[in-house]
Amino acid sequence: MSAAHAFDAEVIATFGRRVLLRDAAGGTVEARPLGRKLAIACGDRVGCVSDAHHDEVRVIAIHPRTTAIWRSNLRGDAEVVVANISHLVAVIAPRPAPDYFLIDRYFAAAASSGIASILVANKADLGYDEELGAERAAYAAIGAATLECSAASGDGVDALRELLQSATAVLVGQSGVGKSSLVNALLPCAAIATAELVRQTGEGRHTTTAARLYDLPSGGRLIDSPGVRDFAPAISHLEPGTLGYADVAWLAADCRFLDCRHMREPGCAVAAAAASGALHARRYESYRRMRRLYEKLVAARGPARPARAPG
Ligand SMILES: Nc1nc2c(ncn2[C@@H]2O[C@H](COP(=O)(O)OP(=O)(O)OP(=O)(O)O)[C@@H](O)[C@H]2O)c(=O)[nH]1
Ligand SMILES: [Mg+2]
Ligand SMILES: [Zn+2]
Repeated sequence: MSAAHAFDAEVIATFGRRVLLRDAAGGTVEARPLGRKLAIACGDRVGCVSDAHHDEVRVIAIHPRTTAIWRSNLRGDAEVVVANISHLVAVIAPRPAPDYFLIDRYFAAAASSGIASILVANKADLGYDEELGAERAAYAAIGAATLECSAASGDGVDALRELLQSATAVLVGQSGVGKSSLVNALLPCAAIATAELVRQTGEGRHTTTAARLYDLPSGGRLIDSPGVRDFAPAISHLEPGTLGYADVAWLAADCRFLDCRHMREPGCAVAAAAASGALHARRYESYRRMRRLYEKLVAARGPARPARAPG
């Protein structure tokens, strides 16, 4: 009779409380966490046990994360979205219309965890308006790579493939921007479901319902994730001074007050840069919105706990 045994595995998909694991030998198995306290995300490395008959696998521990994206749920609590990634790839499209404020909040969460940001302007075949150029410049200024591509025509997909070659990356963005289509373009045998935009609203249908990790034949690993309407970073995982806004952080060194919030303080170098055009005005407005959201969440939840170890 075989005994229960313990092993380590990687979480390659999450469906509510169920997860799909891949063990060291590359085999996949479904599992459930043991107890309600374990909040497991795609990309997590976990410790598991299986019973003597191997018909039930339970996750018993989450190994320390190198990085993670944390969101604030409706109660204001931190929830892990994805773990152990090196790059966050925010995807936009001409339709549905880009929400750059959403991109900013994702990049703020990424920067706060040491994750590199990439902006992918997909569906370039549909044509972008001139706004994109200024946005790309603003993102380049915070160190994000930006590129235009089309999952439909294949244009620019090679450049994306190259960027991801040694990355573990997650695709995020609104529903219907073409995240799953990009996975299919990078990994033709994936053949994962994609869907037409809902005609009346121009919104996606939320075709992808679970995060899922794919190995790219060209190198690198890519996590497809469900589209979102909104994303609020968890306050407990944001850098409190500049909230993960690198452009604000650099300018803040010249503010008159060390504890400047860059809202309406006298001698604020950030506000001055926004007024002169040195800081992209929409990025400054975005920072101000993030600051107001942060302070609202802090007031509701109490002050942010000191940042924990990475992740
Ligand atoms: N014209 C054009 N259409 C595209 C392109 N990429 C994707 N689409 C279409 O956009 C629609 C949505 O694509 P999906 O890949 O399902 O979008 P998604 O971001 O994965 O959406 P969710 O899973 O709901 O988050 C589909 O009809 C795709 O065929 C592109 O480069 N050009
Ligand atoms: Mg999808
Ligand atoms: Zn300031």
